[in-house]
Amino acid sequence: MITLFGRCATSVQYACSFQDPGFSAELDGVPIQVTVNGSVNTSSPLGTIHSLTYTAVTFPQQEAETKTRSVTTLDLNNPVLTLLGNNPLSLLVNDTYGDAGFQVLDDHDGDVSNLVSVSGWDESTAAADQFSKNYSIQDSIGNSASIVRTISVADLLPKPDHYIAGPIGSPTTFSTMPPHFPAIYKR
Ligand SMILES: [Ca+2]
Repeated sequence: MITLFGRCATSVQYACSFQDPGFSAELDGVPIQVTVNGSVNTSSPLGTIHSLTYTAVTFPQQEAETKTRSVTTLDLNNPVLTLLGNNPLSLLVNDTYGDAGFQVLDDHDGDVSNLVSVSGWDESTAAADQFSKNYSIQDSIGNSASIVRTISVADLLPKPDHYIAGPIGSPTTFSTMPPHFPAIYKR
């Protein structure tokens, strides 16, 4: 008589509301009222199995039918990893780099910034090039997130073939002028 919609054994994300997939009951085409017992506390520890019981009783026969659904609390979501500061970031040769940091929030573990692994560029600005720093995190279940910061280190002066000289004594216009370079450069 009772039909459960969705799976009889299902899961719900930690701290999210559980939506019952639904049910119906009928006998000989006549709908029957169903009573649901049990609840799903999604703030319970991961792996907790909640049981929902669906009971239908027919009248006047007083015959009852019961079905159950189990709902397990899980953590299925990746942490949310956000970089602070500029990305990409532009620097000059011999600039001092200070990492602006990051934020991590996980819907089960909370703030796990202390577990972020940082690798890649050694933060040396001795040479002009493009570098990357890699940030990665896993929550306690193994859901992961990663992000890359790109750092461009430029020479202080552009190379001679990077500018176009004007008449002697006049301002010079650069064809590929870095954003931090003075607007006018005199030879
Ligand atoms: Ca998580």
